Amino acid sequence: MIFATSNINKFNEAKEILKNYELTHLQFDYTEIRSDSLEEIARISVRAAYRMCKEAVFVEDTGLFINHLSGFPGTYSGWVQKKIGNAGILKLMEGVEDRTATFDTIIAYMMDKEHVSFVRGKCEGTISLEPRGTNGFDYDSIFVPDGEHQTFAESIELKNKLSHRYNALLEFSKRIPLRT
Ligand code: ITT
Repeated sequence: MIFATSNINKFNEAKEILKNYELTHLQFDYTEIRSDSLEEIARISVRAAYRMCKEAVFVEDTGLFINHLSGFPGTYSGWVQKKIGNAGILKLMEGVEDRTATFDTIIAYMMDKEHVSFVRGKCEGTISLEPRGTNGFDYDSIFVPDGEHQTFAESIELKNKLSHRYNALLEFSKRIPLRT
């Protein structure tokens, strides 16, 4: 099965989570559409990926949705990370009590050239008061999953056991028995 993504961090995590499966990386440098729907973005992306590789393929679209900011950065998480980074997010969250946030992931996959299917994975948590940890990538150093004290960036083992990506990939591997 091919995982088409421009983000090597995402691929490496998927490899780690689906340890026993054969996963191939397609370097997919593709300009995503802009939309408020992760599903819509993933649907268009996976069609483009299938056209490129012409075999079973999946893409994954993720966003960080911060409740106090009405879901910002959401589907614009990549762009916002580049523009204002975690420092900018923490500034927007200065003095804010409700720090709850959700990482939401949609996997879109195509096993043939017609049909697109989806699975979803979520992880609820809070935005930390300051960045902590050096593992992981992008928002990981400011996201603390519910029930834990460490950010994802402080414990990648923790992240890979309960993250949005883990939840989505687990569901995916139940639906599609990937070749070992
Ligand atoms: P592809 O679409 O090519 O797969 P991308 O980096 O654009 O790569 P997404 O659109 O899914 O990936 O994600 C948007 C951004 O959300 C991403 O660039 C990161 O800044 C952030 N992000 C996604 N997953 C994350 C994670 O597990 N931890 C921290 N930040 C994450």
